[in-house]
Amino acid sequence: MEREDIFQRHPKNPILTRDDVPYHCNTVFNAAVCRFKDTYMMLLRVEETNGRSHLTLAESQDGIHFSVHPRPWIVPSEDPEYEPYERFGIEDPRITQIGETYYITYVAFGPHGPRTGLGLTKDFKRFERICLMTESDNKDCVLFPEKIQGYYVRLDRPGGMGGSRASIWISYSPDLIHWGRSKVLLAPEPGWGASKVGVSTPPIKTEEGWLVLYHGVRQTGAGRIYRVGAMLLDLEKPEKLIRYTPHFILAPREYYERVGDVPNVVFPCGFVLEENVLKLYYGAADTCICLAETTLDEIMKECTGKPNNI
Ligand code: M1P
Repeated sequence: MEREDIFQRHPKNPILTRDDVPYHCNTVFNAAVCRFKDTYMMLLRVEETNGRSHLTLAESQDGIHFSVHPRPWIVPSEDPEYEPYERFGIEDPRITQIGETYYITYVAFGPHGPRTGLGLTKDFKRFERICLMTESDNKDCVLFPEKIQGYYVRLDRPGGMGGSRASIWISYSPDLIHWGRSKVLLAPEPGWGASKVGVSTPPIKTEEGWLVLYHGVRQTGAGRIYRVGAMLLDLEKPEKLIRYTPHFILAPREYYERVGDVPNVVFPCGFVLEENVLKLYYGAADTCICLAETTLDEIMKECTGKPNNI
């Protein structure tokens, strides 16, 4: 029996709204989250009233009550290497810790469309850009938390603009700059993810494989619906998809997920894993930030399907 109610939403949802930001903005959503020392560190997307976004830090001691920093942290760069690609904003961050370094991937949005930026921090004070690691028309990029067979590994979603297929791809790199061996992992298929699929959160290492949450988008007569599924990748050869959830496991149901600037959206970008419990942080309706919990076992149980659509 397929189940969608494996996530328990926090009763304080939405846990963060624009009212919590100490400066004027339109909305907050799609936040990366990690543990830094004893603190839950959130990097949230803040949309300004000009419709463009930047990223701001927020901190919490309990993972529920966050205090938002008074100023933006990652804003479009003025460096000529980056400026033409970040001019219209910085969106949808993900954080992957490798050793003592926190790598941040983000959507750089400019006149040439969206592409992926990569930077790092070690202290959540100084942010250092590394490169723009994809070309245009690419979003939803995450790094694996360790090298595999000597290579950094990323998942991303090239395509989707101009009607092309918006699928999840995997690529490898010796140095985080030069990427190759790219392959499709999962493509949209008729059903809840018919229009596009994109990775939500960085991979989690389990005994059975890399567990990855992703979002699927379905275009309907009344607009798009963003929902969440999961897939399990081989530990040694992550381009091998072992199983996935043929059905979604989190969907917009609550008022704050149904109603907002973009209705019917749940869009996770971050999690914190405590023992076997996954605290999932997700943007809701492109308007606020929410928290829901489940266990890895529960997600794993729903990974029953084997796609054959690439
Ligand atoms: O509005 C829903 C989402 O739309 C875009 O996601 P995608 O390109 O995957 O369709 C992004 O702008 C995302 O931030 C937003 O939540």
